[in-house]
Amino acid sequence: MTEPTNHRSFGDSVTREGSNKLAVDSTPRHTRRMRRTAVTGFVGLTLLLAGCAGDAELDTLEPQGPDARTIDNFSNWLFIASFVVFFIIIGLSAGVAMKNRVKGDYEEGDWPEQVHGNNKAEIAWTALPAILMIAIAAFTVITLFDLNNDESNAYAVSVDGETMQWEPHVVVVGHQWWWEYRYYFDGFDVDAFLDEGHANPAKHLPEADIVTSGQMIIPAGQEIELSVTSRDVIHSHWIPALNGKRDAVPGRISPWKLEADEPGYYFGQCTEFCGLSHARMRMQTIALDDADFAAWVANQTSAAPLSGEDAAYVAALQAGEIPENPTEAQRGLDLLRSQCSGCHLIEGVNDDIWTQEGTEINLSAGAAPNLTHLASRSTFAGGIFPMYNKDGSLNQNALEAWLRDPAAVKANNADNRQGMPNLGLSEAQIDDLVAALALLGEKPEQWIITESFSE
Ligand code: HEC
Ligand SMILES: [Cu+2]
Repeated sequence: MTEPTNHRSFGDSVTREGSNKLAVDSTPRHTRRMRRTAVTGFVGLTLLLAGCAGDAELDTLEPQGPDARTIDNFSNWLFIASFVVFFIIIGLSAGVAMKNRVKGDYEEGDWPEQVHGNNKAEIAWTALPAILMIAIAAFTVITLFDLNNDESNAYAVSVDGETMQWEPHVVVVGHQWWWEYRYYFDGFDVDAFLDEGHANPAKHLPEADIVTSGQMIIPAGQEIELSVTSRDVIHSHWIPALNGKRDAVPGRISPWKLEADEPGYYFGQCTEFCGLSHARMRMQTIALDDADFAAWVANQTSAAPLSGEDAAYVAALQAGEIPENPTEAQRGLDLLRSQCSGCHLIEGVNDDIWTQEGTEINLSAGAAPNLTHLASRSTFAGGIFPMYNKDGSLNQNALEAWLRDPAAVKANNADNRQGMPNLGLSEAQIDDLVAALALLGEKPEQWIITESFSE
């Protein structure tokens, strides 16, 4: 076939010269077109394959709990229905095109029979999609009710031989850029609390039995109710393997829930853009079996597990004495009191400073993670840095880098109270502080440390 010259498109480099000769870009058009198709195909395929990972942290296709499974089932059905609709439409369109195509040589006036209006067809293509839409809407609403319906279920936790009846419930607070988890074993009455009428409820949450950050520890096989809120801007809490997203809105407390079938380590990510370090606002949910969960609760409900000597050292500091010959970690404890008390509560180390009457110290209190059990977490600073190396030793490098200049390893806006400021610590002070931080909490089990490394 010869190409008609009037099909040249804008941009083809064609110039007509005097002698009726065409000077065209020397590459033949079909070669250029093939090249373009090849490049587009390659880029497209690369992008598509980039979405496939064997063991992706935030995989939504492998639910590990009933709520995520509810969502997964629903989206599977929706996908199948869309596929069927897609193939019916494409099939019909292709069928019509094939049936009516011009066969053989085209001659002037060679039209197929022209029709106008077809009641049956019109009713069918209005009614069928409407029925389908209604069915999808009905299943959507059923799914939403399912997800928003929480059972009331008591869970018994035995701590030191004493049994607590806990209706598993965790208050989740979003901060720029980390998550806080608060446990109230005597229950937390959301409505009564909201009735107190605080402009920013997240700043007035009652004292909790356990406060942790970055990692929410739950018993496996148990539905956990969540109350999700934020202290600053809108965030969104999302543990894909366990449930969908729930926005954390300042001024509101939104109910949510999740449950893990089995003990395990489940990754999450803040999923509402919340500023500079939004991408580095991660979290993990760690489900433990009943015995491990009870042990965790027992650890978390006691003060920082200092050795007798270190505790005596702190007691001396609290009494205003200046003990002689401190160890490295003891110098660190001293620094924790003097440098970090403005923002971090460390029970058993600086709670006396926090509760002092007449100090302004509580102004920023609650806006920074509670460090009492820091070393019991396997990640820190918004779930992004491993607290331990793969071999189980303390990740001193990461902790040192954090103390040396937090913004250098996780972008922040500390002047505006978003993130931890650079405190201008000396290398010696940093060493002392890391030695002290290592004392704060029981090291998690090795499987938890191992799971903290995504690959
Ligand atoms: C002005 C407030 C402020 C001061 C003072 C401060 N920090 Fe922080 N710190 C923060 C904030 C805010 C975060 C959360 C940052 C994030 O995750 O992005 C944080 C996070 C941390 C974390 C990670 C905790 C976790 O659970 O993820 C550690 C460890 C830490 N700080 C240690 C210290 C030490 C040690 C000092 C004193 C030498 C100190 N901080 C002083 C505000 C402060
Ligand atoms: Cu966020």
